[in-house]
Amino acid sequence: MFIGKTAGKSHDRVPPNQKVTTGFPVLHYGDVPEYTDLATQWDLRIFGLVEQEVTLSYEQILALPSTQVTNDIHCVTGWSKLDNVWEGVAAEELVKLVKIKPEAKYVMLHAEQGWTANMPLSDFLTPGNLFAYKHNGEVLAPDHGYPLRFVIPHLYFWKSAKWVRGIEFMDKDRQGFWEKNGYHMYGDPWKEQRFAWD
Ligand SMILES: Nc1nc2c(c(=O)[nH]1)N[C@H]1C(S)=C(S)[C@@H](COP(=O)(O)O)O[C@H]1N2
Ligand SMILES: [Mo]
Repeated sequence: MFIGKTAGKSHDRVPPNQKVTTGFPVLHYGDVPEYTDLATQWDLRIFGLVEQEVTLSYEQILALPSTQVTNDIHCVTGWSKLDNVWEGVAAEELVKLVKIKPEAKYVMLHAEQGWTANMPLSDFLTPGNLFAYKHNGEVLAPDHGYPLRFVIPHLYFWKSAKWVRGIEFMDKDRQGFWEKNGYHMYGDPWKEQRFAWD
């Protein structure tokens, strides 16, 4: 499955004021987490406005139905990387494990060290979004979010939380880490919603 603006020429696929890179830049705030034993140091909690919250181990995540998605990513600092192949669990698949309450309208992703990213529930559930454990056929590198990162290609890449540890369902929108620091609440790269005032 290809998820993106079009599968056509690259200029149709690159949002305004973005430059295509063939490398894979590393961008984040804080330190790269180090894990020696995922079974004791890592889990993923799905909580908030759900009938019953669940906490999953890495092994349980690997046992869920997997999906492979090819997409383009667009970082707010101006680089885009085309044709990324991700493998992991679709957001839609993961939420089958909890019953989302009808009043839930927004999602907050929680990553290691308190880092967060917010988005509307309908965007979170867009087909093609996934919790990835592999990129281009390789297990995620620590720098790129090992063991698990979210990937939401239709928003700027800062919404694609690395080292994700929690998914929270909320009735009202709240600012995540970059949103508190002046970035846009939504972050559509095609509308150049970079900063809060855009
Ligand atoms: N946990 C966490 N996830 C994060 C970030 C971060 O600082 N912490 N930065 C975001 C930003 S701004 C970008 S552009 C991408 C970069 O992902 P990459 O380093 O794999 O290219 O991760 C996003 N996810
Ligand atoms: Mo970014």
